[in-house]
Amino acid sequence: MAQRGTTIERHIFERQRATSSATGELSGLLQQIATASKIINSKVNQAGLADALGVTGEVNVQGEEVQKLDEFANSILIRCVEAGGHLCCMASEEVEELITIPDRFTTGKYVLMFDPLDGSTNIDVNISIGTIFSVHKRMTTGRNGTVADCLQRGTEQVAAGYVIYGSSTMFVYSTGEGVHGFTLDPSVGEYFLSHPNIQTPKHGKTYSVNDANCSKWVDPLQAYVNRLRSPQADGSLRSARYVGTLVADFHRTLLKGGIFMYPGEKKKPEGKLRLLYEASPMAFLAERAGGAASDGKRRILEIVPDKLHQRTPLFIGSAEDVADAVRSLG
Ligand code: AFP
Repeated sequence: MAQRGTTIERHIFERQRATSSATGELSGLLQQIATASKIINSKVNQAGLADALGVTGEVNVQGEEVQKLDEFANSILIRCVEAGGHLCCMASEEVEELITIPDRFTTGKYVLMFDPLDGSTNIDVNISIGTIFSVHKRMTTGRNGTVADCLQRGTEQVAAGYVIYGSSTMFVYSTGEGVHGFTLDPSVGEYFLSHPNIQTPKHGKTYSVNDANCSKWVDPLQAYVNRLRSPQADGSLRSARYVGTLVADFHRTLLKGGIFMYPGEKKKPEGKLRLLYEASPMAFLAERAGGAASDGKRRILEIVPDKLHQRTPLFIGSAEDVADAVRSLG
C-alpha cells in the first residue's frame, strides 16, 4: 500500500507496475490529466485578477451560458491529452459532438469523457468548482474512435476521477482498486497522497439536495425528503448541505457519508445531471469506496447510454442511505 506523501506520478506508476498487462498508456493519460488540472487550478486561483471571470456570451449544448473558465478548462484539457497517443476520441460536457484526435497525432486505445469545469454558476462567487473525468477502453477498431466507444456502461470504466478546486486542490481517482485522494502542494506544484484508500461510511447524517425543487418532485420523493428533514428514530436530526457543485457535494459525501441526490422531476423525469460526464464517473468512485449510486431504480453503472449528453436522476453516497432512498421511491 502506498504511503501518505507519495507523489501522484509515483502512485500511478506503482499501480501500473502491479498490473501485469499494463502498457503505460493509462498511466500516461492520467498524468496528463493531472497536469491539465494544475494549469486549470492556477487559472482558477487567480480568476478575479486574470480577467477570467464572467461569461463568454456563448450558450453550450446543455443550453447553459458558457463561462470563460469553462472554455479555458475545456481547451486546456484537450490540449494536454490529445498529443499523448493514448486516446482515440474524447467527449466533453461543453462540446456537442465527439472530439476527434487531430491527424498529426497518433491515436490509442482509450476514450476520455469529461466535464472540464463542474459548478460553473459558482465560479464568480468563489465557491468550490471541479473537473470530472471518465476513461473507457475503445470498442471499435480503426484510427479514430466513434460515438459507440463513448456509449458504454459505467461498469466498463477503467478509471474515473475528479479534481476539486476548493480550500485546497485535490485530485481523487480510481483505476478500479481503491479510491485515492491527493492534495496539491502549491509551493512545489505537485499532488501528494493525502487520502489513501477512501472508504465511505455505510450510513451518514447529511443529506444534500436542491430543496427549492421540492414541489416539482413526485409524491414518494417529497415524502422521503420530508422524512430526512424529521428527527430520526433515536431523536437525532440530520444535517442539510448543498453547494450546487456536484464535485464538492460528492467529495463531502464520499468522505463523510450520507446521500447526495439530484432527482428527476414530474415534468423532467430525466433530471439534470449528465450520465457520462457526471453520474457515471462519480458512481464508479462511490462503488469503489464501498458506497452506492442509483437513478432510483437501477445502478447508475448499469445504464446503457444512448446519446452523449444523456441526463439521469442521481442518488449517490452511503450504501445504506442510497438503499433507503431507492426503497422509499418504490
Ligand atoms: P455546471 O457544470 O453546468 O455548472 O452544472 C452544475 C451541476 O451540473 C452540478 O455540479 C450540480 O450538482 C448541479 O448542476 C446544481 O444544479 P442546481 O443549480 O439546479 O441545484
